[in-house]
Amino acid sequence: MSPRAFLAILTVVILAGMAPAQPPRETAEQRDRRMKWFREARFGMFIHWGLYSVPAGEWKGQRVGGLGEWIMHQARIPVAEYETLVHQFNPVRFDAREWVRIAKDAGMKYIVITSKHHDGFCLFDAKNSAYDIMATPFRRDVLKELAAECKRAGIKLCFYHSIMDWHHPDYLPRRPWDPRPGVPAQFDRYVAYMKEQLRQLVRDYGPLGILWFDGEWEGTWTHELGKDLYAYVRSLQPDIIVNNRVDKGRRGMQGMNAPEFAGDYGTPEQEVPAEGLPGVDWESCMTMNDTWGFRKDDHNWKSSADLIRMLVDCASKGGNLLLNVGPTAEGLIPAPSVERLADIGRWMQVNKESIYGTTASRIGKPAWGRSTTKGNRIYLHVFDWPKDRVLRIEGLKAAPRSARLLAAPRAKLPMQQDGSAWLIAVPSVAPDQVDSVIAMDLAPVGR
Ligand code: FHN
Repeated sequence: MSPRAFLAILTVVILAGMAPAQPPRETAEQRDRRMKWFREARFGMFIHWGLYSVPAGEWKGQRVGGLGEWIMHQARIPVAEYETLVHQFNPVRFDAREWVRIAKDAGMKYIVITSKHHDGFCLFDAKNSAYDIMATPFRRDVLKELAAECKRAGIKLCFYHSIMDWHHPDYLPRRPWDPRPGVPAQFDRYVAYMKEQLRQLVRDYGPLGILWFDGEWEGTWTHELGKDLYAYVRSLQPDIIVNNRVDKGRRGMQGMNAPEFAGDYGTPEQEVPAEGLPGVDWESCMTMNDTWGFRKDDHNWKSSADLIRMLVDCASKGGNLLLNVGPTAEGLIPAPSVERLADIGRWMQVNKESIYGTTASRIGKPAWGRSTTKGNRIYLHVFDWPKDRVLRIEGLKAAPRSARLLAAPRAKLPMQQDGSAWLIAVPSVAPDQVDSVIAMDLAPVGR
């Protein structure tokens, strides 16, 4: 080979390596196949767990405001001080089987857990970092144990991985209170470090359901880097799902996907969009109290009733609910969370078909509750049971053939038409004080 030919080939090889990765080409049918489990699942568990569960909202005897997992930022703790928490993190009561049981019994179909949050601590045996779970007194790879349990239980395992990293010397910008002068920073070296961790997570803990990125909002992370990271992750596992926070397309807490940005679904946070996010897949992530990572002083728990109705609200708008737990430094999911998840599970035992695999309401938002859809069946989620025992249904596009309570499916409920509406005669007492579900079968359209 002539030197000129060799040089030409070498140049092509180098440029190809530098070129941003391209996501795999995908038809609408292929994308629907990839998103199918997510759209059917409707309900997942979010887990924020790491070093921040040790201070749990308090630092040097002082209460620190804000989110539990942000204590390093809120208390302006330098890396050198914060990373000593590694020696205190010893979750001796951690039990992956119990965590997965709690999630599964609640009716959750997937778990998204923080493999690395903004503080940079790796909750797994990271091959390219010593700032990880193996440096703690616990010395067990909790994500490996969780992966095994999720596989055994048929729960999709997913990872939350923060792009922003307050610990890694190459991440920029550094925290103003901790500039670490004299420590050189090279952002592209940080990107390579993060990519190597993602490769390990997919290879050694996968196949994964979702890579849930976050911390994408700082100026160093760009649309180009976001598109490249999306394509890179999809190249590691082509059927993986990646949220919209891989790129710069999140519109604040509304979590709306902007089409020109990478990411498979929108991620509203701490809210359920009033009309959902029409035309895109989406998932609202919510806390049960006010914080994602554990705070010992956060007792502002939402009621089980509100959480059940929140799940129904998401499903009625064609979205998922990702409901958070923040385990303690001992490795326990807080009792109030466990109680609420058990309540949700009891409701799901009777009514799960009205959530799983459903699509958005075809009759809008009725005054008495919500509605979900599955083919020619609509589920009437009655929050406010009619005192006169007559449930009025507006907006049906086809005549109903039958209506039955999911809590008492053998008995057909009497129905009659009233102009454009339909009336269902219901029992005097609601089978469920939070949400009583009626399955109404409609005549196929056109008949
Ligand atoms: O800063 C994070 C926060 O700690 C938490 O992880 C939430 C959960 O979605 N996301 C970011 C705030 O939008």
